[in-house]
Amino acid sequence: MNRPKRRKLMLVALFASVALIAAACSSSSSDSEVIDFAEIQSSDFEFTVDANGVAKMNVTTNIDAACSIAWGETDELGTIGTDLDMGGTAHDDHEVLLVGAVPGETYQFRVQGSDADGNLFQSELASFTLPEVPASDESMSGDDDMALHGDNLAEGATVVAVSSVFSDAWSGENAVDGDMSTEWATAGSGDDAFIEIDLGSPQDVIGVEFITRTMGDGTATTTEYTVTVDGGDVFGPFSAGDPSDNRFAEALFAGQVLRFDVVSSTGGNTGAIEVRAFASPGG
Ligand SMILES: [Ca+2]
Repeated sequence: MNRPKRRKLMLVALFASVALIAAACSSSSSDSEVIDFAEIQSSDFEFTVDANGVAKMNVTTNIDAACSIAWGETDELGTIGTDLDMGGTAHDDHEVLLVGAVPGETYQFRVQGSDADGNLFQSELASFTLPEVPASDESMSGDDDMALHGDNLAEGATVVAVSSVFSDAWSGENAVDGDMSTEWATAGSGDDAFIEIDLGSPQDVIGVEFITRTMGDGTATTTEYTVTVDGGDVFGPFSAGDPSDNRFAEALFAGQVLRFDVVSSTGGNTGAIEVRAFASPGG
């Protein structure tokens, strides 16, 4: 008889202590009042999707804070993303990756922040719709190039003269074969390097490119070149391109024999992967 009663008392005591802990928690959270995120927000929430389909939220704050975003398909949110650039320190320019968010879909979200004084900030529950995946930079620049110019008239042109060739394997023809893996290399022509090509017939050209070769030690890199048309008009100097940035240079002329002259370089066995002369789009 005595025993059950004691157990009951213990349960009451246990319940009381749980209630006490709960009360302690709720009182501490009510001490640190949650402040509207708008108080520290200094830019709109921006939701973006890059060409790889990676979604991000950006926002800036007028104080240093550590930020995170809770988001999900419903009001219950369920996914949390934290500042990419945390590094353990608070800052005012926040970028948060939205892992798993699908471009074009709409989600509910709330942004939270905390500052060095322990203040907590939270935005109202709101929704965002991610943009669709944009066309990749690569295909965009490809489209631009297509819009910018037509065919490369220099591909397959006859090489009339070159300043020098390092060997038969590095002939001038390598600069007009349309192949990015072959190069014309001079035997130390440096800034005096040139290549003269014949397009076969007079052509209307709207722009040129000189895709320089380069050595692992940095030599043989052409930085600037000119194009002389039929032994007369000189165009440029233009910045030479490389495989990652072809640096299309606009040059409008009609001509058949084009001489590409290196104007400045890092010296040595200069030359080109490709020299190009473009027709107009659709031309
Ligand atoms: Ca080539």
